Amino acid sequence: MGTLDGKTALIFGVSNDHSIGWGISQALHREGAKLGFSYQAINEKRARPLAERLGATFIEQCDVGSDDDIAAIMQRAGDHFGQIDILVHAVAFANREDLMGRFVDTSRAGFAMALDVSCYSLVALTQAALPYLREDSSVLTLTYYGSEKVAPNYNVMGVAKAALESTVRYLANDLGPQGIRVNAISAGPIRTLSASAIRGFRDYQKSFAGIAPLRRNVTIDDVGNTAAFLCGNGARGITGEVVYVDSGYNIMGMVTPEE
Ligand code: 0WE
Repeated sequence: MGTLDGKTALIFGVSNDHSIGWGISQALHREGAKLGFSYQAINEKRARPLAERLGATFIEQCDVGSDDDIAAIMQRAGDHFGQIDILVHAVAFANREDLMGRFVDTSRAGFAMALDVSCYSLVALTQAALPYLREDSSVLTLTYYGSEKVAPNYNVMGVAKAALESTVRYLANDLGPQGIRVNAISAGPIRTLSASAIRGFRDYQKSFAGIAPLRRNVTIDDVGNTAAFLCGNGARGITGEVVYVDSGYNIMGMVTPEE
């Protein structure tokens, strides 16, 4: 049977069938996990049918910027499932104007928005889920290489992802003694709903695939399969880690000139 049989997963961040959260959901479902979904109000029409496709019985709206929403959904998820074994955070947002031009022009409000929604939300969700997370449970989030090295226009999101990766380590240290693991997947660029809002994303993916050792872009299934591994007992010894699902892009220091 599946490697996640008997486990329950609560997933934040499925907007549509291009979402990385959706790739993760499918892999967790395939491995036997029981799924619950939380979607942003605006995505209800697309998210709900997807959740139902995987037999989810818990599908609720939550604004991760609201402590009240988070408290309410965790209470309800806890009542529904009894326990949560897997918490997936596939959420990020920065104002569009902060993902173009110069980082130095970022406003205080734009900075706070990006860090709040893209980083603090992991703390808030983990904090609220804690009463329901048992030993051998796992928290997973998504990051991007723009946290470590400058990616043109990624700007305030790069700073938010740097904070998120650090957050993963601090949460891992806090929760490790309780047998709760906290990890991140650093995915290569994938054409999701948010990525499609970025001009030049196609060229971005093309240059990525030209440089990466595997010479291809990654898919939401690639990320989903690694997510299923990290959330399963096969990864019992891994916590506080950033695992790259990026065709090897991050190991490169110089580009091989094309023949
Ligand atoms: O983390 C991301 C996406 C983050 C994101 C994207 C948007 C676009 C629309 C967060 N907030 C918004 N807000 C919007 O209004 N990625 C790794 C994908 C991504 O985003 C980029 C990239 C890549 C790659 C933005 C600029 C440059 C490269």
